[in-house]
Amino acid sequence: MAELEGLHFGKSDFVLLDEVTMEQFLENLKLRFEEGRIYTFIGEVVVSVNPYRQMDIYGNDVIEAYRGRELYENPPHLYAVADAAYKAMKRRAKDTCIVISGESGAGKTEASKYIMQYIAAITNPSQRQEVESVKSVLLKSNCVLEAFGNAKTNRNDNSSRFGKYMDINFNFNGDPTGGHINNYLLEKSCYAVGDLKGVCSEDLLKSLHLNKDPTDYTYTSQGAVAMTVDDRSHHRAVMSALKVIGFSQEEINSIYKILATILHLGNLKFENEAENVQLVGGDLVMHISELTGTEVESMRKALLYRTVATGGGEVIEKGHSEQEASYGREALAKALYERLFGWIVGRINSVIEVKNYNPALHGKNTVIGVLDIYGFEIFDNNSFEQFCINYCNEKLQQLFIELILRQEQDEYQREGITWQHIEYFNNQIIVDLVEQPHKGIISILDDACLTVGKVTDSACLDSMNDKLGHHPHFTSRKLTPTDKTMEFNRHFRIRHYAGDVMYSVEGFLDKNKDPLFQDFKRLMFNSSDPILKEMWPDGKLSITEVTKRPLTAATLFKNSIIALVDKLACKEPYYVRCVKPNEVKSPMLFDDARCQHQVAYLGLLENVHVRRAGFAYRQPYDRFLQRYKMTCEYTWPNHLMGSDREAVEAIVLQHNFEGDVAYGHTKLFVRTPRTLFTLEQERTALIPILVLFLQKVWRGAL
Ligand code: AD9
Ligand code: MG
Repeated sequence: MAELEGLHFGKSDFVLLDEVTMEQFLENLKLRFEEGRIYTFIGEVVVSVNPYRQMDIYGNDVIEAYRGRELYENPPHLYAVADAAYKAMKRRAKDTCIVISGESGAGKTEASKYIMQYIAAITNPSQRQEVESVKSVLLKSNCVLEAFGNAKTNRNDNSSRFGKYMDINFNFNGDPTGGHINNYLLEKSCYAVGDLKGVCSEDLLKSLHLNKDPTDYTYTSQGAVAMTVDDRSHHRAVMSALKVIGFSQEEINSIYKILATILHLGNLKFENEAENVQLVGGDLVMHISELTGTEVESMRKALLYRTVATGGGEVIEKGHSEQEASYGREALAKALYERLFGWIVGRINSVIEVKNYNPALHGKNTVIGVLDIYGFEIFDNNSFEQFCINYCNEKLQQLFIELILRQEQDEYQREGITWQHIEYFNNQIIVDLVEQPHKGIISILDDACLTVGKVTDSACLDSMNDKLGHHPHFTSRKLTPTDKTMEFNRHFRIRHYAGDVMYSVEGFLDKNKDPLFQDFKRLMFNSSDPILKEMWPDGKLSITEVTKRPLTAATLFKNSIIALVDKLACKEPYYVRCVKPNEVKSPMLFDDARCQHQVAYLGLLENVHVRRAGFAYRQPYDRFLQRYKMTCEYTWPNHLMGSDREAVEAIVLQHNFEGDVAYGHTKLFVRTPRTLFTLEQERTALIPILVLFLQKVWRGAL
């Protein structure tokens, strides 16, 4: 039982803290971490601290202990949340979702894997073959996405630089029938190309023209983007996963060719010769065109020139400067990678999508969504990526408050209890600051990107300054000329719900634009490799047809996050909040300052406040009675009252708690945790006496 864990493990629910202060919160979190209790509840939310060591808490026996039980019956665990989400889905036919957030390396992806594993373990008891194969594909898809979407960064050896949302569909039996994945790839610069040399056969390497050492490839020699496909067993697992999911050999070959193309592109060099930019090393272009199924001459041309339509409808070729050629090459490599990733996700989706589901025949199809998404980020230097991530977290925070409060309200209404209004900070104002049409930061950025001619990051900052200078959550240089922490031409600051973040505007415009020249798109669309061609449908347009600018990165991201929030909003949410205990991946160290920072940014104290402002605890009458009947003479060992509710009233009255509770139709609501805490203590104190008593009864002594 959660509360029976014992006090030396700290409080298993932060709602039980004597006072909701940062000190008490951290003290409890630390105590539990040091005792190997990595999970703690805030009501139904699980707070998890990355243990950085293998824990013996995920076995089948543990799964069995959580299966079908109520949240508070067992110690806090991911399985408790997974089971709650599953039960709500199965018993009440509710669509549910589990939102997992936290900073890089906090344990989100691991948590999502344990949750998936739990769901897989408790479903399909009759081992039906078709369900087993759906489960296997769902689990394998994780492995593939990680291989292609993860990067080794200095914060996490296996960092997912994408957000992943996976819907799992269930039939009326509660067995998985399929799913759908949405990905939110953020950093295109993460190439999952890895050290192909270490893992591919000689013949394959030869056909890919990869005969150098990994360190000789620009993209694999840069430490920060070295990838996880770096050992044979992992590589084999990924390849077998691709096959289980149903990728054909031809498709796998195309994946290899694209990865090799990216490696070769990284090594292309340009030099200026008599005012013309030239390619250095003809072999590379030949390899690239062979691997991409394009004409050598067309590839060379696309790398050195771009086609532009003049105002009069005339089409001309314009030579690149050396810098433009390098930009173009870089953009092509990134786009190849991004589209490959998108295509792989699409292929997985086509395999796992629910087919032939007939609601009339099979009943309602329900869904559990699992979201693994980067948490609020604040670094010394925050750029466009952090801006997007933090905007995403503002949106999720909105949803969190709205859903949690709405859920509370629904519950009080259902139970016939007067609703207590809770004051909380509504961060809609910050969401608007970022996303509002015409006035928001994204719109200002887009305007700057669409302006013909050269607009600098600094000019864009000017524009933000003009339009947003008065905004209470935006600070720019004009307002704080003396602020030493802001450099005059480079920074703006957003007062986020979780705290202030200073963004360096440098590179914002470049990262927001689609920097890929149309010539490359057309070239790839005309590839003789049908799989590569499929990834470039927008290359179909001829130069004179291309009038509309492609959407910018920020707008695409915004649209996808709005769609995500819409998806989540109609589901019953469950939350896992992940905390990273230290920066050195140590299982021993609890870095107070780092943890405090995260507790603040995850809004955990606010979470406890919200939870406590209403009724901290609620339990159905029968369960409450079962648990505490021993603390009251009128109910132990059996109550003689008419109903469970009356028996519960007797317990409450005997302890003088009547001012602290409310009686709902089916549940008792307890306002302050202390009440429950007192009952728990009394119960714990009684247990040894009871055990003695029972032993004596057994021995016939009484
Ligand atoms: V990122 O935003 O993708 O960079 P995550 O996903 O939050 O990040 P991840 O789940 O990848 O972090 O965890 C980082 C590492 O911590 C893992 O590779 C494990 O080595 C370690 N970890 C995390 N959770 C657990 C756990 N429950 N048990 C053991 C864990 N180790
Ligand atoms: Mg991850």
